[in-house]
Amino acid sequence: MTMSHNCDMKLFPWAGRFPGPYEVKLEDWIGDEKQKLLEELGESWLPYLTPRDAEFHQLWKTSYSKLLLRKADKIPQELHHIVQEAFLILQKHNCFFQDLVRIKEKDFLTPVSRILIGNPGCTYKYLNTRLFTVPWPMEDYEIKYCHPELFTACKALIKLNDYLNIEAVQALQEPNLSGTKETEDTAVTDREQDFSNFIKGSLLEDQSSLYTPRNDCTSLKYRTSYNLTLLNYMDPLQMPYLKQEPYFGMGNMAVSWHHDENLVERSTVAVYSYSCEGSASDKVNEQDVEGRDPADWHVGLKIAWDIKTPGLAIPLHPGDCYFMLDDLNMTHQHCVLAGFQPRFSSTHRVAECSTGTLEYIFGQCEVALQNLQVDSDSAALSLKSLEVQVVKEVEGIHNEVEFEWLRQFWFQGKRYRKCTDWWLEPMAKLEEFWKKMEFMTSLVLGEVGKGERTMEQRNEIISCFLPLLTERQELRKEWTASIRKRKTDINWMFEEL
Ligand code: 640
Ligand code: NI
Repeated sequence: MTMSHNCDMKLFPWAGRFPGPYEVKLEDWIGDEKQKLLEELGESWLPYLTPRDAEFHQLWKTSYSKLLLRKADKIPQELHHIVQEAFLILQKHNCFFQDLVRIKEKDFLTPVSRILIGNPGCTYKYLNTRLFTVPWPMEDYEIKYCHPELFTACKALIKLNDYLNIEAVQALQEPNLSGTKETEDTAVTDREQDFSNFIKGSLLEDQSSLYTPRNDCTSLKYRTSYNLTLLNYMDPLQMPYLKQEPYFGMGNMAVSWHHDENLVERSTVAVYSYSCEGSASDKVNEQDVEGRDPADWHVGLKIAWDIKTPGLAIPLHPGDCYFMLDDLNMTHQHCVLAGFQPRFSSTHRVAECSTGTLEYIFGQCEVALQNLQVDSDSAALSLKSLEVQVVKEVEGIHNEVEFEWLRQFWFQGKRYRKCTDWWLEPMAKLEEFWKKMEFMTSLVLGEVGKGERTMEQRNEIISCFLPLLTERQELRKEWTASIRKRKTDINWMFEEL
């Protein structure tokens, strides 16, 4: 059968020249070793299993047991209703955007459009792109949304978050962790035993923490307390070309093989999947056709660095949820295989945000600006200290606020204004702090130039200062090139339309 992705060159004149992620050369981001494996494979494909295969459940149980599927009919109808409504609201308000990510110094536009929703002030960085949360309603925060519907949508997603959190805790407490229905086989693999012990360990920990409450980074609760969700949307018919899955021949990919980045170690990722209902005529009826049904969306799984164990393609029907428990995201890679219908997903995560919250970066700015003093008479600004350690730290924070926050935020354009103006005020503050830091840099340069110091002192300051300035200069060049390139790409699109 033919897939309906024949690209309409009139609609997509830039297809082929506009570098989509589908054009990421494999060696660019998986390394030479994997590339060699792929070459060795030659024309042949590795085996993978779907529910059509007799050994599917056995393989799931032995090699993919930390992938848990919760089918739609096990989830409260009311929750389905509000969450699906939320997706449609966000889409109606044009809140989904393709990300321009950066891999090995090249920019790629993701075929999937996204929006990040979560704790106020939290961010999630993936593939060198920092996304900023649209805040979901939380106690003690007053959040103004651009439309009452957007409040409704964010409220629905935090409800889903609570539900998935409870489900994940329950799943992790399950003594015999297994994603599938029980079979007569009760053999426990070493890995499962390890995992069971690990859970017992953390349960004991959890109880002790009842008496000594502390922010225990290893506890089970911590690893399921999602602080944000990354929502995805893609309509395959709108995509001129989707990359083909290269190892197993699983067909069209919406998201290629990867590990999720920047998560708390061993934390669970929970995904709600909503592919819109299609017409039955799309369906392949033959039961004995090989491989996965191209009409259905699937999550694909493989063990990293392993070509012996077959891969797995798990169909996702509207409203199904899956959980990547414990270290599954480290030991395995996953991909998203496109079906025929448009699809939304909400992927709940415990983002590692020790350096990724507004609170954190404000704290950093405060540290840096402590080195600036105002003369009470003349109001002239000067530096408190020119000690190497101090100058280094201040210039490091200067780079951090410029490249991790301000440029990341403004590079993404006006997308963050769609739902709420929440980020605008803190960003303006950060810019103010950054301006002061620019002035502090000029003060250091001025001091070095004065010539009051011995050669030795000057060399000491310069040798700690210069690498950070050079880094700043390099990063500025890189960002400018990125922006120039993006503008060129956009011009290409409109010139030919
Ligand atoms: O069921 C789902 O909707 C699953 C979504 C999913 O797997 N999301 N994963 C990520 O958002 C993610 C997190 N950290 C790193 C990368 C990604 C996804 C990703 C992978 C590859 C690319 C290319 C195509 C640009 C190379 C983009 C995004
Ligand atoms: Ni992922």
